[in-house]
Amino acid sequence: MFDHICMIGLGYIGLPTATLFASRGVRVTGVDVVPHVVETINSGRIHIVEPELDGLVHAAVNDGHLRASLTPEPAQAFLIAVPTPFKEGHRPDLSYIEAAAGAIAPVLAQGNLVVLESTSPVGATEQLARWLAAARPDLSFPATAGEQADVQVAYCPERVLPGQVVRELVSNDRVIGGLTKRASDMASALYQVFVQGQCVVTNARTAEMCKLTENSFRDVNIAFANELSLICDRLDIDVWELIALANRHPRVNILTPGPGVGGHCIAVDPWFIVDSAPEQARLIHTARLVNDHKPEWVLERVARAVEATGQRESASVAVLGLAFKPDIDDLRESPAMQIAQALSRQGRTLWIAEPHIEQVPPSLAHQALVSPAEAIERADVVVILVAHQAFGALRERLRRHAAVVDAVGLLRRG
Ligand code: SAJ
Repeated sequence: MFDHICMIGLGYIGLPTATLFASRGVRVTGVDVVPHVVETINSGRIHIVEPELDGLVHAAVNDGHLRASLTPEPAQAFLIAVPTPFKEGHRPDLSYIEAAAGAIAPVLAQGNLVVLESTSPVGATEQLARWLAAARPDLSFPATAGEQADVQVAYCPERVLPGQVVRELVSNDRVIGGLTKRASDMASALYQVFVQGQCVVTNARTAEMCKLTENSFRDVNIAFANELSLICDRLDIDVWELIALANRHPRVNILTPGPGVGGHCIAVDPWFIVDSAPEQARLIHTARLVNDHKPEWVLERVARAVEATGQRESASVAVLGLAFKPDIDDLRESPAMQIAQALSRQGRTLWIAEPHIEQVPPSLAHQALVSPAEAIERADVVVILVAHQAFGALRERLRRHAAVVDAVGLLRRG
């Protein structure tokens, strides 16, 4: 049914998805607005870090099934996986989706399927269809022609975990929400080309809300753990021991407190719900505020530890970890970065240990990147911001250090 598809956006989701289709024999045109991305992929290499992906891209480009391009071309299905960040006031910014609609509209033809994969506020798929309809008055769309529309439109969110994208793309279930039943059927048939999980069909609005709900569920649960860490600090209780004890209850499963919530999904998506239903989304809104406040709280703890050394001005701080979560190299939207930058702005000398990078980012360029052992050795205060496995071996050394702020419970785990 689908011999040729077009993937708009070749980032963390678009590229692996395009590649999996190509690896199953579908001809894929991958479209990205960044020339460097297009050139890199066409030379059989990748521009992102994701296990297993480079070999797959190399093979797909070599055998001619995957080709990157700056512009879309006629195909049977168009998949859109572009960013949906938020703008001023935590309002969703759909401009990338609008641009994608503008790019594919000229090449759309009767019988096509358009699938939106980007995390989106409820109603975005209907909006996408309106943009396409406005650009192509010669074609009919679901809002007016329903099941008989020339072009069918569906929503199908990605839900893969960075670092395990290839495996999860294949094995996770997919939620598919067509604007019509026909759109859902077409999208199910499309994804079944490589998805081994179930393709579960619903309507577009429910599918959009489902993606936002999954990440909000996690955000609210992390906020619960983070709030407990503040309460326990105030009441002089070890939060790690408390959580371990409470989790012995068969129906309790508290997540892990940390320095805050990072990444580009969990700290963003709940705002789309808050924006759509501000009066009702009180818990989801509060969870966001609790998690966003956590880096400040860690900074207060570091300030207290510095004060206790008696060298308020000159004390140096070892920062263990910059990534947004353990055992990855991704520093984007990382609370650990936020904390390191704030300490740096205060004029603190930092000893930064981040085993997954070779160079500190420009905002910390004048600070030293050293081994974890050296950082602990040199600093007056140590703050542990990421529970990288590589730090586990240093527990004894850390326990001997006079001033440690452990935001992730590393010392309580082993
Ligand atoms: N975190 C904690 N405590 C925990 C768990 C996580 O503080 O107990 C922090 C992490 O350190 C990190 C942040 O939360 O800063 C997010 O990490 P994560 O591992 O929970 O999630 P992501 O952002 O890597 O990926 C999430 C996943 N969503 C869910 O698990 C519901 C993934 O399946 C989604 O596909 C992805 O968001 C996405 O793209 O939306």
